[in-house]
Amino acid sequence: MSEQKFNVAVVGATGAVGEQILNLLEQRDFPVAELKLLSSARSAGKVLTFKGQDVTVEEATPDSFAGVDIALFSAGGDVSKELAPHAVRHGAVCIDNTNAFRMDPDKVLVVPEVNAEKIDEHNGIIANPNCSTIQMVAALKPLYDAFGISRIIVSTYQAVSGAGHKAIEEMLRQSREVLNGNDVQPDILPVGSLPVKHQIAFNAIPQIDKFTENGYTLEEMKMVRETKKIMGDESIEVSATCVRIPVVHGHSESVYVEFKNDYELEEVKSLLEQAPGITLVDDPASQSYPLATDAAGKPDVFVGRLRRDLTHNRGLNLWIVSDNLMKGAAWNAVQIAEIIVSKKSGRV
Ligand code: NAP
Ligand code: 3JN
Repeated sequence: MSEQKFNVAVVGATGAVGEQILNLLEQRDFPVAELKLLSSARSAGKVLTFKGQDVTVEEATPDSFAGVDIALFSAGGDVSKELAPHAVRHGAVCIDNTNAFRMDPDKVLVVPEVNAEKIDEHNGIIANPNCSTIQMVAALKPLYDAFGISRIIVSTYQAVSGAGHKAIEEMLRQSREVLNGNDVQPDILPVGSLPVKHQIAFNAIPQIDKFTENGYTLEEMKMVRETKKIMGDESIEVSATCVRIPVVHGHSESVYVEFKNDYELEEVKSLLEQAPGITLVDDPASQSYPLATDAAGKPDVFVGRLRRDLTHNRGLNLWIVSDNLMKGAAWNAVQIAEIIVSKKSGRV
C-alpha cells in the first residue's frame, strides 16, 4: 500500500524557526505531497531547497491555504491571528508556534511528552508553547506524575536565536565590534519594537519581551500561564525570571521545584532516565552536566545538576537545557504533525 502524503504549508519559512521546520521535515522524511513556503512580501520570490528541489517562497495570503492539509505557522502572532482562521476554513490543521492562541480556552496547547492526548481535541488550531516553557514541562512531567508539584521557581538563560535571525546577526556583529575595540550600536534587543536597546555581546539582559503591569515580562508570564495549562493543574505556583545571554543556540534554565510528596534523588534520576525525549547528564565527579553547546542541533531536553534543596526537604534544584529552535519550537511542532499524520494514516 502506498504511503498517504499530505500538502504542507510553512508560514514564516524564511525565518529562524521556519528554517528548522524545513530541515526537520526533510530529515524525518515527513510524508509531504506538495510543499508551500510562505513569508511576507519581502521574501516572496526567494528560492529555498527541499529534498534537492527548488521551492519558490510565496507571499502568505488568505488564499494560500487552498488544498493544504497541515499548516505550520511561525511568522509572529499577528500573522497567525489573521491567516490561521483562513487555513482552517480551507480544511487545514494549523500548528501554531506563536503566542496568538496559546491561552485561548478553545485551543489546545501541546507538548507531546506531557499532554499528547489533547491533540485529539483540536478544532483546527493546535498551539505550540513558548520555548522556555516546553523544555521545562517536558523535564518536570515525570516528576509531577510521581511526586506532585506545588511550586516552581525558574531563571532562564536564553539564546539570541529565540529572537530571530536579526538578533543572531546583532549578537555576532556586536561581539566583533567589542573585540575590535569599536563602539557597539544596539539595534534589535531586547525587543525590536521598543525604543530602548541594550548591548547583548558580553552582557546579560534581564528582559525578554515587553513588561506587563505586574512588573514581570510577557516571556515570564508565558511560562507561568502555559505551564499550568499544559500540566492541566492551575494550582502549580510558578515564578519566572527570563534573561537573554550571548549564546546562539540553546536555552538553559535553573529550576527550583517543590514537590507535594517526599522524594529520593535516585528515584528522580531513574524517572528522568526513562522519560521520553529527556537525556540525563548528571555526573559531578566527571564534571558532566547539560551545556547549550552540546544541546545545539539536537531534539532532546537535557537535565542535570540534580540537588536536594538545602532549605526545603521536598525541594529539588536542577539545570535544564535544550535547543530552543528544536524542541523549543520546530521539533515540538513537527512532532505534533507526525502524530496527526500517524492518526490520519491509521497507524495509531
Ligand atoms: P525571524 O527569523 O525574524 O523570521 C520571521 C519569519 O516570519 C520570516 O519568515 C518572515 O518572512 C515571516 N514574516 C514576517 N512578517 C510576515 C507577514 N506579515 N506575513 C508572512 N510572513 C511574515 O523570526 P523567528 O525566530 O523565525 O520567529 C518567528 C515567530 O515564531 C515569532 O514571532 C514567534 O511568534 C514564533 N517563535 C516561537 C518560538 C517558540 O518559543 N515556540 C520561538 C521563536 C519564535 P520575511 O522573510 O518575508 O521577513
Ligand atoms: O525570545 C525567545 O527566546 C523566545 C521568543 C519567542 C517569541 C518571540 C516573538 C514573538 C514569541 C513566542 O513564541 O512567544 C513571540 C510570540 O508569538 O508572541
